[in-house]
Amino acid sequence: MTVEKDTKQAKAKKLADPKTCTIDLATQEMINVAHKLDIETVFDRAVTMKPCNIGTQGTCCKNCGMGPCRLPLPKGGLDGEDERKGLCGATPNTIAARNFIRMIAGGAAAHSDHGRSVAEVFLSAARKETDAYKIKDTRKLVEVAKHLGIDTVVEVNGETLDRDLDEIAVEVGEKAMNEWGKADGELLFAKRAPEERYKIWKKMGVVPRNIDREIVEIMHRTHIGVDQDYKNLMKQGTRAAIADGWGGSMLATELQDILFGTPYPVASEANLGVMKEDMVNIVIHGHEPVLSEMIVAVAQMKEMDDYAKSKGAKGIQLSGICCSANEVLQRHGVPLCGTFLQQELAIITGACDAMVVDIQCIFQNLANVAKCFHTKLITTHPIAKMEQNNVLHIEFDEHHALEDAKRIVKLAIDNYKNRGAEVMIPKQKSPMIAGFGVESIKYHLGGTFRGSYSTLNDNIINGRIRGIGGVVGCNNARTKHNQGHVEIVKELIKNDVIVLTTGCNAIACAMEGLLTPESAAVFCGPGLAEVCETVGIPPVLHMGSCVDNSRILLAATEVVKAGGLGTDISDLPAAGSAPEWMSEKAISIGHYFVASGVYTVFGVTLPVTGAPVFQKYLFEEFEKMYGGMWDLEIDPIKHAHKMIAHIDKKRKALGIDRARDRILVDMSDRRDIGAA
Ligand code: BF8
Repeated sequence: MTVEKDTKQAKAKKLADPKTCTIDLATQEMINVAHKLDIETVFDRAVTMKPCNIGTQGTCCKNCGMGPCRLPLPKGGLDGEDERKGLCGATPNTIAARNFIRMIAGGAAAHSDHGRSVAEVFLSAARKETDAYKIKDTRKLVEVAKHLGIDTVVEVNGETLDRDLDEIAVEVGEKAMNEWGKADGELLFAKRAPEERYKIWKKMGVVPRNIDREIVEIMHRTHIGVDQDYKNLMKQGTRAAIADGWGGSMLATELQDILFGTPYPVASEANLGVMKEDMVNIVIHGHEPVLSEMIVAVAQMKEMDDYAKSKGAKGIQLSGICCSANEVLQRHGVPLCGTFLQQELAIITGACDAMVVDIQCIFQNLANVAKCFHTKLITTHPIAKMEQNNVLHIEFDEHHALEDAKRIVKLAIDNYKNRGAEVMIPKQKSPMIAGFGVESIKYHLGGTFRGSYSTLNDNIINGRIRGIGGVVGCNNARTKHNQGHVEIVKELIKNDVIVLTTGCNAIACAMEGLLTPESAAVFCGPGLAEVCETVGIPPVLHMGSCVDNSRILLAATEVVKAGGLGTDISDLPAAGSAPEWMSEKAISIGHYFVASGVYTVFGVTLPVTGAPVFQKYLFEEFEKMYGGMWDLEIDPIKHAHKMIAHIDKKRKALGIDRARDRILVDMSDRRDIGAA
């Protein structure tokens, strides 16, 4: 009995091998520290718990109490007709499609509810109900107002005058809020897409009506006994995904930019080594910048710095995990502490005096890890609490935002003295540049007065830049941390594909030193290296957080508008990728990229493989309808080359498959042309 018990315990103690679970040295080092301290992390749990094979294939249905109905592919593959069905008769296609669009609903809801919170704070600020927030970017306010159909000028005595900015701001807030639940009409930002794209959506009947409705309708259609046609289910999935990318996410990005400032290139650093032993470390983790903006403001106050010094620290070091990190990085240069999979490790350094979390991508296990240290784990959002009793909940409210932020920062400072003897901060950190977006790319390519995407288009046409890769998304403990991200991006830039990045891919690339202009000479093909050197940009452009994937959609639209590369996003030599995805948000993003005309490849796995007919629909037939389609490729190099092959296919269709320089016509040439 004792032997059996011992064996069981030995089995439960199976630990992750740091070298096989991450390419990052700081992460390897911290996993070793965790093992020494007998603290379990996600890496260990991924070794001890295998994923469910049926769920992985997308063919487990638990939408009613007669199930779960499990329909895995037969071991030897399908032989003859596919006769698998659930108790109600649902086919693998119906089940996989239902599950897939429920993931879209989850992802779209997360992004869009984030957007709604920002819109609420925006409206409060516009109505002057709070002192903490003020409109920072009035130029963007006016531009966004136009897209929402709001007048930006007024006629006074026959004269056209600029309308009062405060009035415009209130109307922008109200109109934006309406986008979540209006009774009539369609999503206003749908018309920001190239005209050809909008026409395709119209023809396919997928222009969103309002953001919330599309998500609710997915939940209805996937209830037992409603929509049982995978094509019709995907139609709704497409409509909800567009409502995310061109709606909830885009509103979040735009309103955040107006409120907190549109990002412009900023220097910073990335990886756990940004934490400082002799300073108060506050780690911001989550997604909504409404609170983290306040924490940044408060941490920079002299009174707080003095208070930290009075407690024996040299000052306050802020850093971030996940997309809150990307938000405060792109606007303030706050360094990145790490990716999604490094969140537990930040606490295990023993130097994290407070970790402040809001919503999304936050491990519940943080509370268990925090119990082993002095770290204060603080939840701040009414919809995201934790059951463990060591977690502090300080609910954030925009009406007393500064007070809330001060309370949190003070708590962290007071906690500095409680650190244990063992502080272990890995030394690894890399320099980086972040803060690219539609506006800053335009500025970089042409300056304040002549900013335009034509320079980019010219370099794509002449072949120095082969194409554009949007590489985004999470880490996933089922695959080697950061390996897919880094290998795919390196292979793309080696082949002259410029990369636009967001989310945890951006953090992974930063940790690898790919977000510096200098990296172009080391990693890029000659064409892209030349462009980066001339313009002074990195070959991998950090475009922000995951809601900021909307920046990639708008940048692609600008490329279309600049001319010479077709009339729609689907004409562009471009491809999307999420090498290590794991969240429902990633599925929603993947699908709005596909619905916007982009070939999109995911790594790790995709929960559609158990329904081959449905998979073919997404991977092949979608291209005929939308110009974009899904793909799955686990091998990073093959993954990058599938993207490159698609880029080459598009170059050929545009007639730019052979590198050529634009011929500059001088005056004598003109005379010759005139004489001919
Ligand atoms: O929204 S990339 S792990 S942090 S879900 Fe989460 Fe994925 Fe990171 Fe940001 Ni996006």
